[in-house]
Amino acid sequence: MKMSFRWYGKDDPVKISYIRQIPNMYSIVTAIYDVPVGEQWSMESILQLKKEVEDAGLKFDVIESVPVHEDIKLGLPSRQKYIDNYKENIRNLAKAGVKVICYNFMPVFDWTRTQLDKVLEDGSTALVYYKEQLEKMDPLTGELSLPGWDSSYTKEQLADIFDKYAKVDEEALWSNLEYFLKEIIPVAEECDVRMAIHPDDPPYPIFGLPRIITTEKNLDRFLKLVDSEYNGLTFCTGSLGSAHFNDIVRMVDKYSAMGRIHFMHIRNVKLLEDGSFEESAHYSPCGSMDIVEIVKALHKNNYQGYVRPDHGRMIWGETGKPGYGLYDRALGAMYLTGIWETLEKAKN
Ligand SMILES: [Mn+2]
Repeated sequence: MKMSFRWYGKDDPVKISYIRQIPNMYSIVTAIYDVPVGEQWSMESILQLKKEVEDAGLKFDVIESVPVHEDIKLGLPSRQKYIDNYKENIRNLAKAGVKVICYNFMPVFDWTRTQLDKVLEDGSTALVYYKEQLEKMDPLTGELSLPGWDSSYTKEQLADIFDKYAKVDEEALWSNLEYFLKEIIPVAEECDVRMAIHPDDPPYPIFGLPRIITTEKNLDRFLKLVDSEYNGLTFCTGSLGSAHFNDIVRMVDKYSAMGRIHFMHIRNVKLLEDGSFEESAHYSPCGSMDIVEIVKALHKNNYQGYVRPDHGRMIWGETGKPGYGLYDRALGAMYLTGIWETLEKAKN
């Protein structure tokens, strides 16, 4: 298990020099943020980012994410140029030594929450998703103020894109994903870069848009689309665990035994009865995930891939990017490291 930490580059309020001070920290997880989705990242900007990471004494091994252009998900004729750009990004990142690329295939909306600063009992704040609140939101009224939604679409553009998705049901989305994988996985194999899809968060359709990277059955189907080690998973315990139907420990065990997990996002969520959820501290009793059993499954299967503590709460008065403060994620990293060390010692 290689410990890593997400860092948003120079504009991140969390300094990379602070991340280095977390014991057992190995690699940074980052991306180029100032290039529009679908375009190529220049070699110069990749090498500049690599230098910043390595100057801080950390590895530049994992990219999260290289985003997939909407035309690829929609299967439009214009997708080919974006797929060609994607391949070029894989090649250039490989030249810079990158080992794993995380991406997702969620239509229009990335991760979705209804509030980013819900005050928990202990006074910390966390990201939450309350079904009741979500049901009241309508992206097409133009008044969508979805937390985490970057609102880069105008009302008209959003209506247009929803219109295009009206013709894309789950099966069409599967077929567009398969087309994309059959194009890019051979390049990933050539370059020795492991592709790792991030599951949909939450793992079911929202706003009438299809979502397919959601359940064990669908992950099985995904891995068979291109049956290569290079076609793998970012297993996010919080995303897949935000629904009652996923048995997370069993799935981590199964896919890590198959060698198809290349990147783990480990975080806890407290699932509520109606399917709503609140993000919680990593420590198992704080939420619905059994983090010890998750790490045990990885350890049993001799997991060599990357792990990062995923979203944390805001604690100790910290302000910054919701979910991505330093303190609670650092606590999470140490908790995971402690479990791993205990398991290692118990072997001998
Ligand atoms: Mn995640």
